[in-house]
Amino acid sequence: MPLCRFQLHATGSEIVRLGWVDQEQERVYELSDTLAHLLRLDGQERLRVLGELRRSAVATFPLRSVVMRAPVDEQEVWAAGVTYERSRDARIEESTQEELYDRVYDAERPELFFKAPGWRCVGDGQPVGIRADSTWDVPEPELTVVIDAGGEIVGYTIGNDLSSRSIEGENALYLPQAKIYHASCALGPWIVLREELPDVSDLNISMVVVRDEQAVWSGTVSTASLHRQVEDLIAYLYRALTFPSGALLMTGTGLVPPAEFTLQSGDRVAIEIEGIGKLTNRALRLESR
Ligand code: DO4
Ligand code: MG
Repeated sequence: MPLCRFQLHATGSEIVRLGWVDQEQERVYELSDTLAHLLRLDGQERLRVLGELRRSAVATFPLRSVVMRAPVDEQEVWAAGVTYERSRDARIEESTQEELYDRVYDAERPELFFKAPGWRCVGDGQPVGIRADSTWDVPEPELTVVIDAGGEIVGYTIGNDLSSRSIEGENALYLPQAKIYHASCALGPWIVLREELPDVSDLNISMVVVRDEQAVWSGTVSTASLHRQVEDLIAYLYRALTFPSGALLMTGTGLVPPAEFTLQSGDRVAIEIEGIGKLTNRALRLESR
């Protein structure tokens, strides 16, 4: 059963709780723990604690009575770039420094960048942002790994690495502004534990963008086209950083719509990853400040 963070929308309570999702029974079991605490434990201890928490779940709620929040609390979210051929080609197309992307695609060291602190991430059903000062924007559907403090994979979720192609394309040094802005990181709907999804080497990732009830773009890619090993990406991330409460790592996009596409306010973006679930968010253009 997946691990989630949820709120009870009927009570209007702001409290975000940790839970197990029983999809068959359509119920959520509240667990009296935090994701940060679970990610501080090593694998065996975590499984033992999870088993105990499951037996002593403090309360249960119908799935329809809760809203999912991003499955992240104290962690930082990092992202890998140019890990699929399609992403490399898209950067070459948008950039004035195209050789950078060709080089990083084949280099031993991957491109890794900071995406968001946990508190800035949005969950399933919450709006995602489009920068007011950007003219060319895309969602990026990415297999996202949840990693513990020791660098072990705990599970997987779905990530949407919202990006401004116009800002990144203008100058690669603008990458942080192209990637980090209000509601530019969506995660969810929950975390599927590694024990329940032991092999992620060939999972379909699909995305559809719906505008005025019409699909305006859709595509599918398999993680088999990922040009890096997930374990190598993690090893690079943990080389010179510690993550006492664990970390999340987006593994890059293999789906980039053609150049004439840009995300518009009101678009609904739905991303599905086989074995994990579906993450849906509506895009909203942010106000200029
Ligand atoms: O170099 C830019 C980042 C590309 C990216 O986010 C991706 O490939 O997913
Ligand atoms: Mg990306």
